[in-house]
Amino acid sequence: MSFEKIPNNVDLSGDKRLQRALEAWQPNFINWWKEMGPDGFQEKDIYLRTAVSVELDGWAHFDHVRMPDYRWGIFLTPHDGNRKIAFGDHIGEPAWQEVPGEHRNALRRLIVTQGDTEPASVEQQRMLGKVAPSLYDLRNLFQVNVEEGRHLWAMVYLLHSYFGRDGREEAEAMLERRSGNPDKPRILTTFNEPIDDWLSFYMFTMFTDRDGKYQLLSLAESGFDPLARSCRFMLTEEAHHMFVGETGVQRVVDRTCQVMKEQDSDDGFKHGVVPLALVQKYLNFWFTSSLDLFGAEVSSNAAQFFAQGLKGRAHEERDYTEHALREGTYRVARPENGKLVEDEVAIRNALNEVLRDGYIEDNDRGVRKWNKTLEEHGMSYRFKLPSRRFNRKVGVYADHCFDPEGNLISREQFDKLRDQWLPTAEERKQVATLMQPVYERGKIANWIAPPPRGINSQAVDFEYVKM
Ligand code: BYC
Ligand code: FE
Ligand code: FE
Repeated sequence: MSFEKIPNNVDLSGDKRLQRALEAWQPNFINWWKEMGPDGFQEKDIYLRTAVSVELDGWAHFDHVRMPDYRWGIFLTPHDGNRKIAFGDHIGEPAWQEVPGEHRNALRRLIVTQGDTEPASVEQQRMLGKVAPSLYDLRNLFQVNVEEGRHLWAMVYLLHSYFGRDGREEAEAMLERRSGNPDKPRILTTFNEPIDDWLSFYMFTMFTDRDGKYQLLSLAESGFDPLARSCRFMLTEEAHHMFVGETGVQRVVDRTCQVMKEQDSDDGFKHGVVPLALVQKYLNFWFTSSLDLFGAEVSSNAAQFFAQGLKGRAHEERDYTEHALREGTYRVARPENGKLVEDEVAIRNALNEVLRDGYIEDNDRGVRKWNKTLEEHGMSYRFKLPSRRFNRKVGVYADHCFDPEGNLISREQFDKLRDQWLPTAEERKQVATLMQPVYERGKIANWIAPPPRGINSQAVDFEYVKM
């Protein structure tokens, strides 16, 4: 298997047409990677984890490789021949191995939206290598980048394999849109935001990759079996991305506390670290932007995706007993005449909100760990997730203003207080000024604490990137 041009567990060599189509897409992908992937470092040997098969010992193979030689493969969690659709109007019918004609457009749209985020994130992060705080972090950045590249492959495989000519066109378009480009932007808002500094990178991998986790969990339930199996395998890689974010922010907080105590000061920037209040502002920005990625609170799209068996809830089969959801309601607060009123919404129409609930809870666990670090340093400061209504650009709260506690406020009040809640351009610049590259083995930038341990049982001062 591993000698093939495109490593895979889908018997690609048994389908010559598909194999040729993907082998024709491959050089375009590599060109995109060289143009829009990490700036610099393409000739360096990086200690990367590569999936070479889906078996337990196969999906985490570690070695030094050059990024353009990384073996982006196509891996689906193995087939369960008896899988049934587990929710919606088709409950109990066999899962689809081909795309049902009536669901073709909806499925294509879901796969394209999912696929588009993967290269987008690589584009957003392409300059970060230039200012990496350590070789350990540099390696983690590139690990995340190559895996997002593989996630693109996973979706492109589905498009090529199941959507004919339209699918091939969509696969081309994945390499043509560009994050942040006003003429051909990436599809979802957060994926057009710049990520210019490592605090943003950690916040993104904490909050935005976690949207990835929840969307993948719900697509992993899909009645379209190849999509479900693709997403299941992608989820095994996603955990590391969120680890990078959660522990990255924790190390920033750790270092700031340490320096504040040594200096007996709370002027972080003066001593070369990020002030805690600014960490909170970054959190506010990336968390709320990522909340938008779940879509509108009340969504007929979500209802249809569920009814048709295309997109379930996270852990649909594991965590729920009632899977049809023909009855039942969900309460959604909505602003009206200057106050919040609650609507009873048919549960199927509120499924974006249900998924968002789980996501918020999951983030809260991470934030509590950051607070534990503060506590261990004897600090009284605490981080807090803002209300789901704060700073939203999508959904029922988008055209109204709220404070971080979720109280409705006027636009004037919001504009006046905005700079207390969200990073200013000046503050972003100050954070960027802290980011001076450190490429010496075992050394670390001043603004962040070293990791407690290395990758794959290697030492912290291991040569993660051969400079
Ligand atoms: N930006 O009915 P609604 C990841 C649009 S992250 C711009 O709620 P729907 C990763 C929407 O298209 C996971 N537009 O929409 C992370 C709709 O437009 P139309 C990515 C937005 O479709 C880090 C309208 O607003 N995966 O993997 O139910 C690194 C009404 O909204 C946005 C997926 O997203 C937005 N944020 O819900 C790397 C899974 N939100 O039809 C990778 C696939 C909404 O009125 N996608 N709109 O023109 C979906 O399941 C759904 O498309 C969404 C949106 C949940 C995103
Ligand atoms: Fe991904
Ligand atoms: Fe990810």
